[in-house]
Amino acid sequence: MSNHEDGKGVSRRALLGTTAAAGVGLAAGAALPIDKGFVTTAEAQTKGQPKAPAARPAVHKTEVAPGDLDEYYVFFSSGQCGEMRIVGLPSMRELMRVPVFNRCSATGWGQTNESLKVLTEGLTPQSREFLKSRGGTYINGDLHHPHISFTNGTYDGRYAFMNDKANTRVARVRLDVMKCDKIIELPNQHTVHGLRVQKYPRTGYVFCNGEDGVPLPNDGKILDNPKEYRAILTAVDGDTMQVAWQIIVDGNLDNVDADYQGKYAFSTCYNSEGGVTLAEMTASEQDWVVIFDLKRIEEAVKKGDYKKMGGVPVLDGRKGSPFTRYVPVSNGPHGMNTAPDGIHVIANGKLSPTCTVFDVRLFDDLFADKIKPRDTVVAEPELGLGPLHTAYDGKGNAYTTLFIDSQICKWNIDAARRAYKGEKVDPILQKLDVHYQPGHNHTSMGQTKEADGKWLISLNKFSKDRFLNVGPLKPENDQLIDISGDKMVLVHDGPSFAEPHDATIVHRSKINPISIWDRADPFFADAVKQAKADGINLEADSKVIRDGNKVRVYMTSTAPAFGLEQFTVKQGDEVTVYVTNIDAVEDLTHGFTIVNYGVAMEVAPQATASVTFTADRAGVYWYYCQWFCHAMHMEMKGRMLVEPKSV
Ligand code: CUK
Ligand code: CUA
Repeated sequence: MSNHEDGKGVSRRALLGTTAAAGVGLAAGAALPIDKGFVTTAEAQTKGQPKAPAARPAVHKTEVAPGDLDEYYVFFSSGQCGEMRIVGLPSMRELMRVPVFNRCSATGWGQTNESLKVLTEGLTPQSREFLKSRGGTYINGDLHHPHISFTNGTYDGRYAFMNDKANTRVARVRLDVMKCDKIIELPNQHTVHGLRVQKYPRTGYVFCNGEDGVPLPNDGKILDNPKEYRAILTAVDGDTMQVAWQIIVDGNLDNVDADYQGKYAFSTCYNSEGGVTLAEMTASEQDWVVIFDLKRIEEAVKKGDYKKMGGVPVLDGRKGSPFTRYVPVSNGPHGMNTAPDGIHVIANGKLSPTCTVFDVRLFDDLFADKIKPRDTVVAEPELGLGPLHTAYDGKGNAYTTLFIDSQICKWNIDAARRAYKGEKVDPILQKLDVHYQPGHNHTSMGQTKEADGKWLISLNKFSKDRFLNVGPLKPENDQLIDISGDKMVLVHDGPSFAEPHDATIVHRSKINPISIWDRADPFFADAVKQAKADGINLEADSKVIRDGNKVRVYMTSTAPAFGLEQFTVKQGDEVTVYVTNIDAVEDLTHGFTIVNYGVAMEVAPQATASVTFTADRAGVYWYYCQWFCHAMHMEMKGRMLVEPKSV
């Protein structure tokens, strides 16, 4: 065992080998004796494969030596790819892709009954109708902002919430299994851009900024009359994934954040002009930040003081409403970021070289009309061209991306406050070149009370010459910056495919995923229910049930065999195949693909997955396991025989 030791206790490989080998006895035993000269994948991990060299000491802070684990999870959005990605930090290695709004060829997301339920159950009735002839659900998404659920001002590891700007949806990913379990489409609203969650006392609300204005209802009666267009902020209940309430605002909502007191949410707004062309949208010198008083809104909802539209409560929060306050800021603000001190909130200027700093403690007085909107502003430093987003180190410093200057500007909040009062002090501490055109940036734990000031990533929209040329479409460049010292130091370039806008850096101690599904998991509860009705024990039985022209095919999978080596259906049957992976070995995932039927899905250890299709082609169709699971993975297959209607 000594060659498994790496000086830090038993290595992962050794541990994996032990657990896996224990499981293999049960999983593969009868089907494939090891003495035939074959070894299982799990066996190979301990016997046949080269051992990893003992981890050598990392030569650089960012290096995670072979066999070692990253300190942080980074939950990346993927923009128009529509998935969520998980990256390790500081290695910046991509660990996983979690399909959400997109289709996934590997996992069958968008094809399995379990995923289709998630993708369709939250659609509005209007979209359900619209999508009927389009496969039942949207096939694209534009995922900008993944945010982790909070309890008491820090991450609690339950969920990640995220938006779909393209089709006005909000999704939730369960962090115990890293699968999306809920998607809802927001009624009334048109696009959802900014998304953040309530930090205190817990999540709670998921705040969803409606960016574009449209007529309410948007049914074609009003068309080219922009005065009648309305933008909306939605609060979704993160536990039930239902709309709690909506509120109509003036201007287009861009980004949103919430305080650490549980009292307010606030959004940047552009297009206060209510224009519909670029010239109109940028005509005036000023836009605003709109602040939402959550208590007042909740009271109004409780009293029934709202209009019901699209099945949800809608309040009017336009100028003059008791629910909102509008604070003028320079034209076109973008990012909205609450500092870990629980006091400061920053609106990033975008078209203005400044950031506007608010003190949330002044918002009570603002809503009590004791002070004017601009009295809540405590600093407005000029930082450089194109400030988009700001991150924090928990030591009083802010890091703002300058899109046009291609820089990160590090500055001190307190110094900016003093300068705003007239003191001769420069809040800017350092400017660091990044490559190129940064959008969001993020610090380790920096969006919580537990900001630790160690790492910053800059999500740069352009990479230009930083990587091997891959043609006209270039990757983006996510750069890692060490901020633990006085100076920011750029330490790593990380290419990424379209288009991570946003990322959330979470210490690994906050996230505890499981490795093997719980057979009682609600994710496949429908399959369990149907099996029960058919008298099937999913974990043991492989059987075909005919129910008119509906055929339900149940089979187990255990390396390297499916429970059924063949099954027969009739052309035109509606076939549902349920595959249950009865291997209980960590990482031993199977798949199920039917050749020339466009059917494929992932079945992880102890999971059940199902897929429904019409057997409209007669003939012999091999099905196979498309997840490399065993030395005889190639042989893990069977035949679907489809009898022709008339011979
Ligand atoms: S937005 Cu993309 S850079 Cu959608 Cu968060 Cu600012
Ligand atoms: Cu099972 Cu490959």
